[in-house]
Amino acid sequence: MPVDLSGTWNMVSNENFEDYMLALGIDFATRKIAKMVKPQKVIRQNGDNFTIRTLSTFRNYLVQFKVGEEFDEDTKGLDNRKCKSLVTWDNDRLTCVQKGEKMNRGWTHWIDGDELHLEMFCEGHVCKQRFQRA
Ligand code: VL7
Repeated sequence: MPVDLSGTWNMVSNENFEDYMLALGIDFATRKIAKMVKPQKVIRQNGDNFTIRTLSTFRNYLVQFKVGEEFDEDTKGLDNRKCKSLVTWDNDRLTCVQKGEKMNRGWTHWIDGDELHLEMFCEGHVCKQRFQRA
């Protein structure tokens, strides 16, 4: 049975988000607000097709993709960059490489116990988030 990340997840911890935002060049005012919010992840996993919504009182972000198929990602409302993104399974970890202006950029999701984990990385900076089912 493959891992199923589907569900509605509430953020319970967020480490090093400031460094990650700095690496992405997010301005001071936006960072101050962004680090106050506790986003919710709403994930729909249907075979190889995914919809991941990151929802907050400040901004929302939507990404849709098929595992193994590179797609054009526009990080609109975040750092507003264009990436060629590719999501694959690395064993039980759903891993995205976001090829673009920023080096070594991407994220990885996995489940450990009843928690959803997310690491987002950019140019050597790693932000670590944990979520629990809503
Ligand atoms: C998306 C934010 C910092 C701008 C607002 C931040 C708070 C959040 O891409 C993401 O998740 C992946 C994996 O689940 C799927 O798209 C995370 C949030 C990262 C980066 C940029 C700060 C402004 C609002 C929407």
